[in-house]
Amino acid sequence: MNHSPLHHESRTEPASRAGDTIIALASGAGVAAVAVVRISGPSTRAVLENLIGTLPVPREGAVRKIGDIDRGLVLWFPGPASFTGEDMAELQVHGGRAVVQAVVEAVLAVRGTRLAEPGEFARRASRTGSLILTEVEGLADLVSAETEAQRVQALAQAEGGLRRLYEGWRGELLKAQSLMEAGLDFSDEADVAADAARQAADVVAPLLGSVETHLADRSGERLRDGFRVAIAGPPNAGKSSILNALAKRDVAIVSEEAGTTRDVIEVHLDVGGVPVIVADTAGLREGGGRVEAEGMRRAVLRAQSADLVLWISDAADPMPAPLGRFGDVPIVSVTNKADLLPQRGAVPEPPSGIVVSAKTGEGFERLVAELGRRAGAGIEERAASPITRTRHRVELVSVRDALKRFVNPDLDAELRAEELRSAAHHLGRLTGRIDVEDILGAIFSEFCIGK
Ligand SMILES: Nc1nc2c(ncn2[C@@H]2O[C@H](COP(=O)(O)OP(=O)(O)OP(=O)(O)O)[C@@H](O)[C@H]2O)c(=O)[nH]1
Ligand SMILES: [Mg+2]
Repeated sequence: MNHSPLHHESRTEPASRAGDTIIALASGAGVAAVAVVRISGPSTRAVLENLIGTLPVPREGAVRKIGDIDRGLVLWFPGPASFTGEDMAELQVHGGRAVVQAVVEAVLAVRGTRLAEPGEFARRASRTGSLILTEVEGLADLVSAETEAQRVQALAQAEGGLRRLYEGWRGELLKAQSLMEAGLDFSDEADVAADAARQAADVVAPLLGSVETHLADRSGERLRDGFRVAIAGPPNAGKSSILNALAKRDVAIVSEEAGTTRDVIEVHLDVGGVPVIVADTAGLREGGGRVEAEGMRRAVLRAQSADLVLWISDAADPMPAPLGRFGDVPIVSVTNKADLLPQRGAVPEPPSGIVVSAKTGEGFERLVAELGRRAGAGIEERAASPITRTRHRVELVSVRDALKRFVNPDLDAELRAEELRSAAHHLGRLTGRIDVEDILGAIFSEFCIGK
């Protein structure tokens, strides 16, 4: 946690002070060559006049004296053509603590200014309509992207990928809704009403298909959250040694004693641009003490909730993976300690199995390639804009269910029209077009201050 006054904590709801001018250090805290101080709100012009005198040409960098504090680059973005839609400015000054502190204090000396809350700039951008919720989320993901594939996905979402998809669907829904409403107006003319309902159904059927296809693709969430791999197997097979070899550092304790690992130990890997979270777990066997039994319970739980289980066994004592124990999580069998075998080929490789040695590194290229293949499955060939968050999935499931109920022709026309309204409501929650105060706090709190 940072102790500078720029990183304060406040429980105050920023919406109630939306008219304030906010200021934050937008670059990272600590000493750096350059620090970026960001300002947004109605007093921005007054702040600039106070600090640098006359305003520079909008959207063009100008080197100015900043009070008697420093000399730096000043950028002036008059609203509404700015990120937040309000008057905004950026001051790029030398990144020393004293410089930043003095600039911030000088800005705060102007009436109507205060320090920004985390995500408050993005929140203002969404309020003025320059960003919709899925774009704000994409921006948050872009800031926290750790791998190349995550960056590409986050940028596509920030630039309106999901927005275009969902707004297209919204248009279709509106079409169906107006047909249904028109049909209701003519409900005393049964033919006209039935015809309108049929036309509405013709619009909804392909829409429902698109929503279902979109829901079936989990690659976006997997990429955002990481592909979860659990290493499981009998004690002493070399599970922790394999984790260490994959991580290329000593993360887990290795010993010749069976039952060494008890807690689940995780490492984050970047496998060809895809984040892979590998967890080492306690060896599975009958018996063992209370602590070991608890370790095994955690091991099984972890494996059951993984995207993939690496089942490790010792080449001298190969053991088949326990089918069914990890639910329907796919399993890749890995035979370890290949170096101890008298000669190559002594262990017939099981069909989906990989033979490795954590000691010599043999077979790891194949193992990592297999992880990459599994983790990246579907990412290349998928649609450009996948679901990336549970929030999207929850709303889309409601959209799908409402549309499914709509296509049931036995339902009364009034009720069918209501289902379309419900679908539109959930689609609106997804993009933030309708009241979503309840979810705003959760989304914007993910941001760092200054974003
Ligand atoms: N020769 C050889 N020894 C290995 C290899 N991998 C692991 N070992 C040894 O096998 C023993 C057990 O290794 P661990 O990595 O602790 O095994 P584990 O599966 O994590 O064991 P538990 O945590 O007790 O379930 C240690 O003495 C390791 O040095 C290997 O590829 N070749
Ligand atoms: Mg271990």
